[in-house]
This record gives sequence, structure tokens and C-alpha cells, in this order.
Amino acid sequence: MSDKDEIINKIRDAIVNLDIDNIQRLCMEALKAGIPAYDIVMKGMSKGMEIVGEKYERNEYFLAELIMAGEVMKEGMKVLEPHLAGGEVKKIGKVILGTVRGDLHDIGKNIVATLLTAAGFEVIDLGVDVPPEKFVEAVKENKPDIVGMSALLTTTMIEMENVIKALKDAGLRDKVKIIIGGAPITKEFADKIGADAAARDAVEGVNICKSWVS
Ligand code: B1M
Repeated sequence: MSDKDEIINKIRDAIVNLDIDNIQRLCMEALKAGIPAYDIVMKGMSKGMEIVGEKYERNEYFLAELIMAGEVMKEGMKVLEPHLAGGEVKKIGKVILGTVRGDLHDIGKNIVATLLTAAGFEVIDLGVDVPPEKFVEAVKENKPDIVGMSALLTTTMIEMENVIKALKDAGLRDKVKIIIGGAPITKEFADKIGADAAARDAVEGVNICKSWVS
């Protein structure tokens, strides 16, 4: 195993072991070793989050551990975020982004926001637990090119369809492109609810958004 793989695995394990004291040090070590910030997020921390999710499903971890894992990942992101975001770039489009009503998961959404900003988008982040009316209001007010929604729960996916319906009712659906993402989201689901695209991960999401404004 290479030194780089070893550091990545240590970062993955720090998430799984909820090791908030060491995560920042390990992320800095990884950057110093020349590992791109995005690889640290995807191959290290996100992999750790997957394992935490599996442990939760097996009743080895409970809600307290999910909360702690989220905190550990956020600590790591504080070190990595400046390396994910580019410098000053020319604005290429505007995106309204939010996690849908009933859903509090924001780690993936925040990564999408960081990478979109780095790619030159102006991002208006509505946060978590965002009701359809708030998406509609934000579209009216900011006239974005794109609306992006995130959902991590199978029970909140349906809210994405509610947002699209609300945009249709307000006569705004045809004025924006709509992209959705999050662990349970598939392209079939996007087609079913009338979204324009679904993204498996943040990079795919950013590439789709770029293709829409170029
Ligand atoms: Co929650 N949780 N959680 N949780 N949690 C999951 C999602 C779960 C799969 C765990 C499991 O059982 N295996 C499960 C959902 C099961 C289901 O619906 N089928 C679950 C559950 C059940 C719950 C609660 C109901 C638990 C409870 O209360 N009993 C509760 C719900 C609260 C609520 O939202 N109302 C809950 C709470 C939480 C915490 C708050 C404790 C915490 C979140 C902290 C936070 O976000 N601030 C948490 C966590 C950490 C997780 C897991 C472990 C990790 C999620 C994560 O951050 N992943 C998760 C397990 C898992 O996902 N395997 C789990 C890392 C992140 C980088 O990935 O968010 O997928 P992800 O984002 C990716 C892509 O999906 C994509 O790009 C990102 C980066 O590449 N992407 C987009 C995401 N949004 C996009 C939008 C785009 C494009 C791409 O365009 C707009």
C-alpha cells in the first residue's frame, strides 16, 4: 500500500472512530503529501461516512454516533474547503441550492456548493429543511439559472417533486434547470418527477451545471 493510500485510510478510519481530535491533523498531513483535497473528501471522509451508515443500519452505532460523525467530517472540511474552492473566478451562472423540507443532511450539499463556487457559479444556499415556498420565493427574487436540491432520506425525496410542482404553479418551472442529488437519488427518479438531471456526486453535479450555462 502506498503512503498516500495509508493516509487516506487513516482519514476514513478517523471518521469511523469519531476521532475529532485527529481529523484536522490527518487532513493537513494528506494535503502535505500532495493528495488532492477532493480525493481526501471522496476516498477518505465520504468512505468513512458510508461505513458509519452501515454500522448504524447494523445497530452498532446510534443517532449520537451519526451526529458525531457529521461533526468530525465538518472539522475536516474546515481544513479542506479552502483547497477545494478556486481563487477569484468569473461568474458563469447562478444556482439556488437547498436540502429539501424535513431533511437536515447538509454535508454533501455543502460540498456541492463549494465546488460550484470554485467553478464560477454564484451560489445562493438556502440551507436545510427548505420548504417548497422558500425555493419559489428565492427563484422569484434571484432569477437563477439553476435550482439544485439535495435529499438523503427516502422519506424526503418526495419533497423534490413538491418543489417542482410549486415552481410550475408559480409559472417559474421553464425559467430554470433543475438538478437533484443525494444518496437515494437516481436518474429514473429525476425523470419521474420532472427534474432535468440527477447527479451521483458533486463533480458530476458541477459538470452538468457547467454544460447548461456554456
Ligand atoms: Co442520517 N441517515 N439520519 N444523519 N446519515 C443516512 C442518510 C442513512 C442512509 C444512514 C443509514 O441508515 N445507513 C439513513 C437514511 C435511510 C433512508 O432514508 N433510507 C439516515 C437516517 C435514518 C437518519 C435519521 C432519520 C436518524 C434518526 O433520527 N433516527 C436522521 C434524520 C434527520 C433529518 O434529516 N430529518 C438522521 C440524522 C443524521 C445526522 C443529523 C445525525 C447526520 C447529518 C449531519 C449533517 O449533514 N450535518 C447524519 C449522517 C452523518 C448520515 C450519514 C452517516 C452520512 C451522510 C453524509 O454526510 N455523507 C448517512 C449514511 C450514508 O449516506 N451512507 C445517513 C457524506 C456526504 C459527502 O455524502 O450527502 O451522499 P452525500 O453527498 C454526496 C452525493 O450524494 C452528492 O454529492 C455529495 C458529494 O459528492 N450530492 C449531490 C448530494 N446532494 C447533491 C445535490 C446535487 C448534486 C449532488 O445537486 C443539487
